[in-house]
Amino acid sequence: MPDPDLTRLRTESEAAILGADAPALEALRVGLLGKSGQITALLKALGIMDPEARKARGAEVNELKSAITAALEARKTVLDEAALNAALTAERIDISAPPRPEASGTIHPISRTMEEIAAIFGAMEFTIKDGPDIEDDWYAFGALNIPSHHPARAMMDTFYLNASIGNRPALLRPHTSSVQIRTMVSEKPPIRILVPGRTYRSDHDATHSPMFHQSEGLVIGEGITLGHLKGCLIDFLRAFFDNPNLPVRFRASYFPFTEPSMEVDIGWNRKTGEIGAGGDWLEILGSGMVHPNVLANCGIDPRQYQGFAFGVGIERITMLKHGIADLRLFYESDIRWLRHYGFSPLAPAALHEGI
Ligand code: 2NL
Repeated sequence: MPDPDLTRLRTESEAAILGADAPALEALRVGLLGKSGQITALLKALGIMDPEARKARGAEVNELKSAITAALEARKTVLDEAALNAALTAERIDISAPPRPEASGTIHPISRTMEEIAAIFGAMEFTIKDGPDIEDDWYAFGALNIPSHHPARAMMDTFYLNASIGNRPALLRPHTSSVQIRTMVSEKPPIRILVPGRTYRSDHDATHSPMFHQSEGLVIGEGITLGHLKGCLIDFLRAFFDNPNLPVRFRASYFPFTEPSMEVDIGWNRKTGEIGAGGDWLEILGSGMVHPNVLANCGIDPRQYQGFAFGVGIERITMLKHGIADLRLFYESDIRWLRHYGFSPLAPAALHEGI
């Protein structure tokens, strides 16, 4: 004879399960099968029965447990499916909605100019080099044929460190030429390198910052002439200022490390600031044929090899190209200025393609 109490428990539980929502179903599961649940209690009671009675009763209680477990699982499946369908309907994604703008950084104009210069000289098969910001005075001055009484060597102009490298004074490099010296010392010609980097001079006003950027270039080979220098720099300036007709002028000058030395000017309009038009000249680069003493200092025979070198101030040509008025703005990290003058990482450079 089946126990009418078990039959009632089963009928009532199954009815309750069929009508339960998710929290009610969980409450039912705990009340029936949990640690102190009704069916758990019935199973525990089997333990104190004698074996004969336990056999019949055990079968009946276990069947009840399986039926209830199955009912709970079936209801849970129904509820889960309904919840998923409700979520799919409610949370439908509108793929036509405009995307929310995402905050992104910009490329600093200084970085941008250095990348553009590297791209132009890269196309002319120059290799990009870098080297230490802290140098000794041989790499910074001695090797460059800069005499010991030269004003560039004075404390006023150069940051000397309270240290030495070997027995030479250590300093913050005032130009990137020291990297070219290192290259000439360690590599054999032909050499064709571009050296962009930070440089330091003890000077601070509207047109000078104690830290600034330079790109220098060096070409060494057999039979390199002033003609190569001129062609190379004219191509560079026309590409950088995106103007194939940019007027370029070479004017005799003096640097201790080049002979002859030439300052390079581009055409502009002094009144409007427009580059490439108007009858005025603007100094933009320093250049020259590498002085024989410099080649010899680096172990290169000046009778066999010749070369040219040039240096350009990154801040200056960036200000000219983009109409930036004050050098100090580059280093203030003003977010409004950076948004205005910064470049999108995806924006292509506007470079004249005549190279
Ligand atoms: C300027 C002048 C110049 C160089 C830099 C150079 C480097 C070596 C040998 C010879 Cl290792 N020359 N560099 C040459 C001429 C001019 O820069 O006014 N820069 C803004």
